[in-house]
Amino acid sequence: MTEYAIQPVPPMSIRFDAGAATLSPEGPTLTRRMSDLEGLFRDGDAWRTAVADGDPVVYSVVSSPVPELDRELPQSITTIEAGSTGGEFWMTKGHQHPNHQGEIYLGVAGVGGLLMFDGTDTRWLDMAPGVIGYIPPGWAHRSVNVGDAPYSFLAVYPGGAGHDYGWVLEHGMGRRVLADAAGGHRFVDCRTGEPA
Ligand code: M6P
Ligand code: ZN
Repeated sequence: MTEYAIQPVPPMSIRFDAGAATLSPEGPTLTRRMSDLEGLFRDGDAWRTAVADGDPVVYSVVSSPVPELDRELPQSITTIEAGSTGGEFWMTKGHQHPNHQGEIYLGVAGVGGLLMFDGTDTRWLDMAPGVIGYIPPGWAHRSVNVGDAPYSFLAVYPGGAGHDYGWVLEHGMGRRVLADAAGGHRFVDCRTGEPA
């Protein structure tokens, strides 16, 4: 992978190709495999089996060259592959912004959802191409692919927002998103496992 210096960029145009789910020019890219999602799936045995059985790529994040620096506005496209592990749809790790800054997502391809949790309340937004999902300050956020094709979305966020993954490991996201018998999705409460 090319190393990119974290430095300001001049005014620039960035080509957004919705069909290919790419940004050009491209900055850092990130690939998350199943082994990177330790402790997140309800069914730890199913997670371990998936890691041992090829450790598939669950999602990737391509960014523009705009750096993650305070007052900048970086953008990235995340693509979550279609799949489920132990009946739980593939998802991003999810994170909280330490300084509680907001963020916007725009659905680009496929069908998914935006799960948000503020430590008390849980919200779900259905996401599809053309839908903007707004993440207010203080809401941890995770994206989930509930379809049978890759789900892609564009994110625009404050460069100083940061990513607190420990918050999600500690608090959860309130709900889990499981496959239902009819080919759709259903929610269960993280703590009780009851329908939510
Ligand atoms: C979006 C943005 C990124 C984030 C990515 C993957 O593109 O919110 O900041 O990194 O999704 O999500 P996560 O960091 O939770 O794995
Ligand atoms: Zn974020």
